[in-house]
Amino acid sequence: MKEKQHEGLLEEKRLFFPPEGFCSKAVIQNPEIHELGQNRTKFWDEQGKRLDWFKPWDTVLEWNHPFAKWYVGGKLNAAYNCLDRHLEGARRNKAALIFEGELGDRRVLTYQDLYREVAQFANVLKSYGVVKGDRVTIYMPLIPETVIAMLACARIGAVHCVVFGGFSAEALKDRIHDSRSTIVVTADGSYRRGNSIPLKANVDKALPVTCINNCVETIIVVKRTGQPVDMQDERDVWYHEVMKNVSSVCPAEPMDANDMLFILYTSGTTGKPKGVVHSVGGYMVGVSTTHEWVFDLKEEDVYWCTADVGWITGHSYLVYGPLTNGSTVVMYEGAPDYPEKDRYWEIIEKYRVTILYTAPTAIRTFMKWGESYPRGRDLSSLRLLGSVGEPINPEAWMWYYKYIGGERCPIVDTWWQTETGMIMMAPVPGITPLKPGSCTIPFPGVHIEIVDPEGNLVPKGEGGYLVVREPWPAMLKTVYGDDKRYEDTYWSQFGGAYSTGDEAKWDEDGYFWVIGRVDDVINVSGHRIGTAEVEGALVDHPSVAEAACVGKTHEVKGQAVFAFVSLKEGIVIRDELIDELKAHVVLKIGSLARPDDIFLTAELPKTRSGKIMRRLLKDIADGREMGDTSTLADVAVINFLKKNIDAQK
Ligand code: 6R9
Repeated sequence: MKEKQHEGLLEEKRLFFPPEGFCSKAVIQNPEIHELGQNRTKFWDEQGKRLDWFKPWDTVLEWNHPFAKWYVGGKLNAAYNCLDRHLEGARRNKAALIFEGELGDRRVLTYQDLYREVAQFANVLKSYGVVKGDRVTIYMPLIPETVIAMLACARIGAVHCVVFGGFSAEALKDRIHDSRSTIVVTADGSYRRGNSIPLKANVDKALPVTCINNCVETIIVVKRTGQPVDMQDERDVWYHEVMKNVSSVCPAEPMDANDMLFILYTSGTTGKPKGVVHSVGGYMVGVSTTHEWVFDLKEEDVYWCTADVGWITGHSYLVYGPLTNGSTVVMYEGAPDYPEKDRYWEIIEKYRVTILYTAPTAIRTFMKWGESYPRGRDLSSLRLLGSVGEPINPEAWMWYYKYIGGERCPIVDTWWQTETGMIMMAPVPGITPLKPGSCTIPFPGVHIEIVDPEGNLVPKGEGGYLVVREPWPAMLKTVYGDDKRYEDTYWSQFGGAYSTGDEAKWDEDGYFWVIGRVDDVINVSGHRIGTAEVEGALVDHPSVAEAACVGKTHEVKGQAVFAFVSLKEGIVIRDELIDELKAHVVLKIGSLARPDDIFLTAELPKTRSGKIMRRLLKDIADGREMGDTSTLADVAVINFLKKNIDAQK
């Protein structure tokens, strides 16, 4: 446990209450809502009714540890809930998506527009042979067609696997392969700070030249940047061409509540990313309830979630939660500093955004740039702010509160994971007083605890492992194709509770303070990167014998990758080698995993049984006193590293 670093947190005693006018209009004003949530099945049974079902469920939960079935017997369709059901009344012509491109182009799609395009694209997918249960990989920029493709899959019961556009061709290859997708939806390229990233070329690189089995038969390419691409006859088609004259009549497939909705890959403690599987019914109930209550959603809100759809936040709170709830969603394609450092504030001013949901790493970046950027814009439309992805430090919280929220907007710090599918801990803003740096308390109907290694509850005021004690509706169904890995990774420790991989403390008021990961996962700018993945990429380089990576504390990114590398016998150290190794990681995974530091060493510190002691490497990377070194095989190795790295600082 990283005691020393974080012991200051529990001393944070400031309490913030939402303004009076906020509480009296809040969606949830009943202070007993958390108590009502304690009768979990009744609570979630009640919330199930917020969706439109083709057939109601018979049993709200069947729990066969660790496999849960929610809303058993129920039939519904996620795209129908996001679109069709809004078409009857006033929402038909309401803006569903307000898209702002990086270059300043703009597109507004009403619910009717989105419905039509989704139905058409669903027919396109069908015409290429996609049927219920098939997997479709989506490798796209943050543009409306990405949402259209996701919902089109959901409409016909196909399973989408969105791969973040920042992942490299190699990473994409693994994900296409693991999901056995036969169709890929992509774009020619994606804009980033005025440059373009070649998405289609990456797809080409990811696919084998000759097809053996389960290979991709069709690539549908959206024209975004207009950059040249190779289109292979028979296999590659343009989105705008295949969408021509396609019927917009496509009935939504009635799905079993426990059928798969999507797979999303995330980093774990081993080298191979896990395909987290979410199912239709429980996921949709979970994201709809939390989106409405945590963001205090009103009909007239203009809601902006800055996450990319390549991450779970994009899935749950840019697409499924907000659209199910019929909200107006702002979607911005590009970088926060393009063309100027006030781009976010310009967007808020332009569209009169009322709710902003972003990440601590972005907030810390804005802090660094200074408050003159937000001050230069009219942010008075904002009424609620959200944070997600990593712990928000009290300084960043206060800055966000003061300079973005004008001291009138509650901040909802939302703790959750790819696996949990929905927000698990956050304030319900009309009733929960806020403490800067704490995600406050579990959402109603969610049972979270902090336990010791044996799974016993730790007393208030203390810390331990964060676990979820009871099943919740949006919980992952399994790891794709690997029930055993699902069971072993998540449910085998801590007396059978769900293990989050996080460490946390709770205070005397029962407020939770999440500290960070306790497993071998590094959280860089809110993105999860497995140490094993980066190490695998380094070892793949012909000069490298062995590698160990740790997360080094970073002012803006939260953590940065610090790699210790030993070279193979006879390899001569060249000046360019470090850059070459960094480039190799980018090639294998993507630029999000690029190590900030690589330190070459003859040997890595190991225990007598041969395990690399990452804990000590982390102490060194952070410039801290080293912890216990008594189990090391050779203490000289670590002393050498410490001396040399301290000397570089
Ligand atoms: C939604 C998302 C999950 C990990 C999680 C934790 C960290 C997310 C947080 C937070 C502290 C918050 N995390 N939100 N830590 N406070 N509000 O980010 O999912 O990409 O799977 O990451 O992120 O460590 O375990 P995912």
